[in-house]
Amino acid sequence: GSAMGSDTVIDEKINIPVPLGTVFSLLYGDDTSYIKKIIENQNNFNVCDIPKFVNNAREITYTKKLNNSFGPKQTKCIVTETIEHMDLNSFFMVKQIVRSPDVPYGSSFSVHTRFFYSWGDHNTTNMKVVTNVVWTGKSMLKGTIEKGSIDGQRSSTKQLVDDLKKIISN
Ligand code: HC3
Repeated sequence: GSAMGSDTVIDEKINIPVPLGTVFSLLYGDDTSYIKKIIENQNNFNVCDIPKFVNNAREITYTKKLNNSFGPKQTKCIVTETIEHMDLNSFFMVKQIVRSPDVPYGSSFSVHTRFFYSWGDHNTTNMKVVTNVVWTGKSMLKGTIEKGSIDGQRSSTKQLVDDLKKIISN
């Protein structure tokens, strides 16, 4: 790919054993206690009070603990989430953009993820996650940052689904 633009992608499909509307209210509904706990469970602290969506958008901030052999031990993360499509009869879609200003080149890239949720078989929900790293400047650590971002998104998605399944079974 080019020096700018987006050229690293994860594309995953996951099934969650509850109906679409249940997933929506747990992750994006007005009761934000679930999503707050899920975020705290992903090696994050200082999670803000999660705001409700206004005009289909909300911003969440937290500090993430990092575990790299070099670089900072933590970074602030600024997350904007936008509900881009909402139809509980068929599917809904949320776009997430995460900035992490405290890592090297933190102002030159952001991590963009689209979460698609649609009806699966037998009253379940299918989740599809597509992530890419978008560059607005040059970086000598492009490979390291892209790997860290993609691995991080992959493990936080896995954690999110595990947490959802636990919440559901209780
Ligand atoms: C900070 C991070 C990139 C961003 C990753 C995000 C915030 C992306 C969105 C996900 O929903 C959650 C998530 C998980 C992990 C975060 C990554 C961890 C490490 C990576 C750095 C850019 C890695 C490079 C740091 C270094 C070595 C240059 O100092």
